[in-house]
Order: sequence, then C-alpha cells, then structure tokens
Amino acid sequence: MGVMGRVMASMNAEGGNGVNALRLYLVTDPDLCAGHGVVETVRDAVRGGVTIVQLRDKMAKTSSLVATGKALREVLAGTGVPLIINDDVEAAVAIGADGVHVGQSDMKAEDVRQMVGPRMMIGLSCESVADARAADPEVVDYIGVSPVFATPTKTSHSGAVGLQGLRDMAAVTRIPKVPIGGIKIEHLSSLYEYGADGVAVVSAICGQPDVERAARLLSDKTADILSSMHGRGRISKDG
Ligand code: TZP
Ligand code: MG
Repeated sequence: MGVMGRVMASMNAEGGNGVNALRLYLVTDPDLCAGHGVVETVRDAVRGGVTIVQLRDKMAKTSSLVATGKALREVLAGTGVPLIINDDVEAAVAIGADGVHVGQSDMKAEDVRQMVGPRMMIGLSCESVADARAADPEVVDYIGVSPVFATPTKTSHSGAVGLQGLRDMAAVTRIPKVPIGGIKIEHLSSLYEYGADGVAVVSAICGQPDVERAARLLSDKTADILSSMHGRGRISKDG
C-alpha cells in the first residue's frame, strides 16, 4: 500500500481523538466479563487505553444487546472510543453505535452498508486470503483476521491463519487489518511486523484480575511498537 492508501485507510478507522482507532481493540465476552460486568470492564479498559470496543454476545436478544449497548455508549461518550456491535444491525442502529461487525456467514457487508448508510464503520471477519481479497474497500472499514492463533475463546472456525496468513491477507487488500484470536502481549510486535494495523483481544482483558492494568500494559506496548515502526518507516513503505 502506498502512503495515500494507508492515510485514507487510517482516516476511515480514526476515532475522534485523532489516534488510530484500531490500535487496541477490545471485544467483550459475556462469560469472561461476568464477574466484573461488561460495562465496568469497558470503563476500566478504556481508562487503560483501549481505542475501540466491540459488544459481542452471540446469545443475547436484540433488546438485551440494545440495553447493554446504550449503557456502553454512555460510558464511551466523550472518550473518542468507537462502539461496534457484533452481528446485529438492528441493535447497532437502535444504540446509535459507531459500527457493526459481521462474519462471513452473517449478513453481507454490502447489505449492511445499504442499511446503515455511509457513516457507520463496518468490520468484516476474514478467515482466508480469498475472504480478504473479496472484501470491498469501498464498503468495509477494517478486516478481522480470524483467528490468527488458536484460542479457547472461540472454537467455531476452520483453523488459525498464523502470522504468515496475516501477511498473505495484508498482501491482497488495502483494508486495515486487525488480527484476533489467542493474542497476548508477547505477540504484539510480530503481529504489527506481519501487517496488522491494530490488534483485537478478548481474554487478555476480559476477566483479568485488574482490567485497567491489563489494558494499559497492552496499550503502552502497541503505542511503543507503532512509534518505533513509524521511526523505521514501515508505515510508509509496506506493500
Ligand atoms: N473471533 C475470532 S477469535 C475470537 C473471536 C471473537 C476470540 C478471541 O478471543 P481471545 O480470548 O482474545 O483469544
Ligand atoms: Mg458474526
């Protein structure tokens, strides 16, 4: 990708705070967050530095997603941290969320775009190079590279793509890429080296004994990596 491509891509994904909104992406899990609560987990994680939040609850009815989503919108108000809703477009619209995230077997991204209009972010999970190649940069704001590593948090998938899979997907699309699955702090620099534009985590934050501290350690690390990569020029020369 050339400089303009990346600049445009990061503008798509930029939060109101002027920071790349995809840098540290928290995806909530109702079971892992059960002890501390989804809303409290998000509040603490944002204090720790997460830059974007997805409300994900595959079992919830639309009405319950809307209730949680509205509470999250209040927590996020004024922070510049976008709120994305997994799968449920109706809930995302009712919440007034900043975006929707869909998988390959959910509603098509093009149909979501028709429903939500030009302003909402759309994220699309991609599990292969073919998925990444098929994603339309005019429609999709970021790709979830899924899963990058094996994880007990989500087992319904065809296999981890690994670092090389991330690199192969990065080679075929200019859409910003956010790997997810089994990501821990020690993976962050390799993930960025292999083409990530951000990283998404569930269990590295949800259910941690000190959510804010867990988020801060990850956030500081991603910020360090990105500033050293900018210094070395990866941001302007890759692709
Ligand atoms: N999609 C692909 S892997 C995954 C999702 C939602 C779960 C990632 O969870 P963790 O705990 O960060 O491995
Ligand atoms: Mg889905």
